[in-house]
Amino acid sequence: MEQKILNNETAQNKLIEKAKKDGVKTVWDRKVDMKTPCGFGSAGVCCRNCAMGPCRVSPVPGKGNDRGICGATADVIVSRNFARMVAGGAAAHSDHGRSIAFNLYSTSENGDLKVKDEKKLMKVAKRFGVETENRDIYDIAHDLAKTGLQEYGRQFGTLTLPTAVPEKRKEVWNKIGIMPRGIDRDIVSIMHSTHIGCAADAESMLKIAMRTALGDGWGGSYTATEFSDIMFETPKSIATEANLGVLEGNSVNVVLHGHEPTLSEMVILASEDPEIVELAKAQGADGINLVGMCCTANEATMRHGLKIAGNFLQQELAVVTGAVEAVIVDVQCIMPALAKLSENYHTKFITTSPKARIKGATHIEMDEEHPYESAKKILKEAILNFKNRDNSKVEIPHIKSEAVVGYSTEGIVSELDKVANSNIGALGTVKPLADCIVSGVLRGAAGVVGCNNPKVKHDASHVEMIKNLIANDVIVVTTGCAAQAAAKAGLLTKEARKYAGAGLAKVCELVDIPPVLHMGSCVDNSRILELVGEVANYLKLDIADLPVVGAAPEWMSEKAVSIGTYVVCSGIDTWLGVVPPVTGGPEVVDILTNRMEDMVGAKFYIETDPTKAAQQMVERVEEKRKKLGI
Ligand code: SF4
Ligand code: MSK
Repeated sequence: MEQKILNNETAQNKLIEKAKKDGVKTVWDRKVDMKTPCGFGSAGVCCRNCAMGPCRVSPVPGKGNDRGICGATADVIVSRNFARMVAGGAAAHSDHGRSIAFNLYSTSENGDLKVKDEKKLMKVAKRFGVETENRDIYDIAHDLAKTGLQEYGRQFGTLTLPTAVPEKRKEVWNKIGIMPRGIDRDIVSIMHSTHIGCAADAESMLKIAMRTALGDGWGGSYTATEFSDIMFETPKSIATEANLGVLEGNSVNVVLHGHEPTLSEMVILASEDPEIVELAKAQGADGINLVGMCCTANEATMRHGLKIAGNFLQQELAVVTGAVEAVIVDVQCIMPALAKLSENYHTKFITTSPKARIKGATHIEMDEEHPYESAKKILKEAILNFKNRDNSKVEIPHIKSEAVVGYSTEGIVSELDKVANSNIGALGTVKPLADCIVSGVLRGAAGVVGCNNPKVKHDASHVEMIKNLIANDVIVVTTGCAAQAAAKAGLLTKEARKYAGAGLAKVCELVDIPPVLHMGSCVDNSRILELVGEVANYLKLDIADLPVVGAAPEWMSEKAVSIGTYVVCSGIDTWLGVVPPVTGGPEVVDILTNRMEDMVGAKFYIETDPTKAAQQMVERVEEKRKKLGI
């Protein structure tokens, strides 16, 4: 494994060198050009919420201005800025969920989008109270889509929560007034309360943010996952490969990048269309090589074994190989830099969503009515670009790792059913997992999730933290760019069990799973919530009682702030490896890293050293075990 990590770095360095030779800049160059980040921004004490400002107050109490022109203190400004990050993240996730709900509404027997997983349709329809008896599955799907969409604009009552939320958790949320109401309504609440002249109390501001984040995790993101599974199937474990070495020399290389699964599903289908296959051959290519980037890769690899070209910080490097005919994107985590970069190569940079048009890109909008035809049109653009490839500019690093991906909650339960549940009469339950934790064979579980950030050595914190956790018999579940870092480092293989402690290695051997389970994209953190909630319910405990921890060692996006907040509010202590812009607000820091424990039974930890963070996580797991007497 050490070799693979080294090779990954070498591949990276080679392409960074090539970029220099080619005279193009990457994210790392721009990071250097940016010089030292603004101290006020880093501390979160800059406010431009009204035109009396912008105001920046001193992050050091007693030094300089301690109030903005309206009188807002550092804590007021920092808490409002933090809340706005949560609103941005929750909006992105939940609007992704909304698109998926509209897709579900447009499914039909003979249409491009179909119901592929009837079992999941029935399960989700039941939880939303949609009638299923003697009904056509498409009538059920359409009613479910409409019911799901109503959760966004719900004005009365509270969100329809999944059954995985333990009763005790609901009591906690009700007690402190953070029970989520309507998904959009709670996002709007933040925008209203952060307006000039509204919330000026850090604790109440952060509670509003906590409620909004919960609506993301257990609402918008949760239904994004459920409805995607209904249309495109609930993932089961499947083999794939990861890293830039998945690009091929004489194929039409197409990188699918972004987040929502609909575009990639349509492109995958269209790539098998005889007309498209013939067109590729006619251009002299061996075939079409579809690969994924960021969370689109996670969605498609879980369901089709689509090869993973890389994670967030590798999107530019894919283009720098000179071997990519098209980068096709929808929404989120797409660097605008790709437009200018592509001009230096033959790569077509194709945007497809009106929500993420990028100047300099070719825009081919995904036709909601005929997505398959749009996918074919986009693929044709890529194929016809093959002839423009300049072989003298091509350098594909031949580095890739094998990986097993696609562990949905249902997938994990079905793996358990195969080997353990039938013997103990527990089919379809998480009993063996709960038993392993209670007996101590597994000391606990950790979710390692989130992005890459050029402030951190690419992938290094993810890999280091995961290795430390599994060595201590803590099973790791992972999503997003963290999952891809693990894949590239060879940690998503069954062989990686040799790096696990004795207990975890034994469990992996018995159940035939890797010690690190790939659970999907950023919205699929909902799968982690579901699994943890099911284990808590099985043991008649609250999530906060379980020896379970979370981490985002290389986070960068607002979505990650929303995720971290809903994970903590769900009762899971969470380690951040990049310091959030809150240090200028002492009360905000105290709430996030201390008082939240009294409010929701968990809190944030900030630790930039992944080894130290992993140690602290293991200690916390052991503390929780002690408290439970297990
Ligand atoms: Fe300044 Fe207050 Fe306006 Fe913010 S809201 S810019 S602190 S006056
Ligand atoms: S893609 S949000 S960089 S995980 Fe979901 Fe990766 Fe973070 Fe985007």
